[in-house]
Amino acid sequence: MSMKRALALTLVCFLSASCQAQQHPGAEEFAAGVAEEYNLDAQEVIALLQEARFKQSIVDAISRPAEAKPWFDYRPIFVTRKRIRGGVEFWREHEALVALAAEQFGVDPQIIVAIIGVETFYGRITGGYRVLDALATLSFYYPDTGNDRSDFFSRELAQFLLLGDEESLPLREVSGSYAGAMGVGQFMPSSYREYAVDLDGDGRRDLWSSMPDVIGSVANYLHRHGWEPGQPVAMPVQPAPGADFDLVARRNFKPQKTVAELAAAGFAAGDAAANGSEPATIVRLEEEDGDSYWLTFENFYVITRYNRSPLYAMAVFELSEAILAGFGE
Ligand SMILES: [Ca+2]
Repeated sequence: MSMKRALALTLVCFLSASCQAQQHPGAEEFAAGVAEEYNLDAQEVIALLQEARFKQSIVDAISRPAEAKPWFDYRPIFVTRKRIRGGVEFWREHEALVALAAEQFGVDPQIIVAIIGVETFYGRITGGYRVLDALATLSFYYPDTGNDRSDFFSRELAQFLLLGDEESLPLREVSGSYAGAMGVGQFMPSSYREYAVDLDGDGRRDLWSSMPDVIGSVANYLHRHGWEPGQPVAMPVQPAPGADFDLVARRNFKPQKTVAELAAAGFAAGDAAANGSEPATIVRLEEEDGDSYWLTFENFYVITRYNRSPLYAMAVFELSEAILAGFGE
């Protein structure tokens, strides 16, 4: 390299924010790993990662997720009149598509609409971070929150790289959430590769501007995780005196008991629709004036496959019910 060129490069780096933090800790090891595992070109991966920018705002966002709020503060973010009305409008606008996807994948239509509503307000807010920056920041600079998820984000970063060729994604430009979730349905790269569908049949899975692909992909995601159409999601339950509160689920919302067993343990569903042999679990939510308890079913668990927070699943469920009511009017 000539002296002049070296000097020019140094100057560009000095002046440009994009040149800061080029050498990410662990980036070379990561590149070697994906080169071996996925047969990618290590030098190309390193070159791409050198363009990834560390973002303090991403570290800050992952350190204080909305899901850390109590339910009574979380619910008003997502279950609003505006979002309910937006859901009814979205459903009416895409009625044939939603019906097609619901039928084809065996998923209740209001849940598809509600997920898109909670994720991106029906496609209006799909995230302003470069996915490359988000995934590199969370892979190489994961904050000390007591729950190190950097390995998860490294795997997602590798999956993202694969999407470059597979879906012709411009990896340097794609934008998404601070966690690297993409498109109207906010799919992480691994979910994009595994669950996205090309419903409009143009040969690409476009999760931004093809509403058939977006709606079909959300429906397929729920279907592949075990959605049971027409089955309940959650029902309120009033614990009896002496109820066994050890049965309240904390991290895993996969039903472990039957409705009848939970009733015997003090959580009897007031809802006559509850089927005694149905698998269920108990979820507790923090209300302003105490706790509420819910009998939740397999479908509730499926929503937590989209986002593992029970607050998320309950917000999607409540929004879906309100949208369904509005749609039927
Ligand atoms: Ca397509």
